Amino acid sequence: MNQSEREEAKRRAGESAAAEVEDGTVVGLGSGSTAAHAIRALGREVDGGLDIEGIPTSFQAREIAIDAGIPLTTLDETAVDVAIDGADQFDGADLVKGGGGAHAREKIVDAAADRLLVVADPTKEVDVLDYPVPIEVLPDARTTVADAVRRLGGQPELRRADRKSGPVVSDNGNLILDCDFGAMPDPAGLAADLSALPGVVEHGLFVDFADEVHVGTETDVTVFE
Ligand code: ABF
Repeated sequence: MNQSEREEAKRRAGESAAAEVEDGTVVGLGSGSTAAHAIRALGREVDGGLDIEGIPTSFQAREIAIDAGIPLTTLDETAVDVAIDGADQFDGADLVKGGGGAHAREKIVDAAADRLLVVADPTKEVDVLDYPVPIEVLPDARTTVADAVRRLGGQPELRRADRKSGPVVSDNGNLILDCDFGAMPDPAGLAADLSALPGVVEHGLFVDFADEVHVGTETDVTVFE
């Protein structure tokens, strides 16, 4: 799949999920380029009269939503009816997320939603999750969490924009360790182990989170439920 075919697949996935959003609802707005297609599609619907409010999951999603003309609200004001979000990888309802570094806020909004619609291109679908798991850590815990990840069989890598720059800092002011565990046949067990580590703010294993996965291709969309 070349870049333009992949972009077309992302657009179809995003628009497919956006089409399920009902009038008078509150929508969690995910991060990443595929979710951005859903946000822009919702903006066009709002322009046509759809009455929704959006709760963005990152600064990036907020900018796209404002540009799309979607009225915004917060979790303090209202419940979330449906969330639309991307993923780095999915196996059924289990996801790895956080390639964009926004997984802490994404998980808050996605978990608060009555339904989570994941949007993806076909390259994200696997039989066993094996994508390196992003872990957001308090800066003081970067070494202790990295050591614990190694004891759990992972290979932690402090996320940097490039080799020469300093570490990436999340929207929440924390650091991110990308942890390669290889194949993860028991994502629930690993998720529990990671959540228990002192200094872990949030990890990118979203176990049994997706209610639907909209997978675009160059010509159509498949919706897994
Ligand atoms: C966000 O979108 C992240 O959780 C995930 O890493 C990323 C996927 O981005 P894209 O849709 O651009 O592949 O939801």
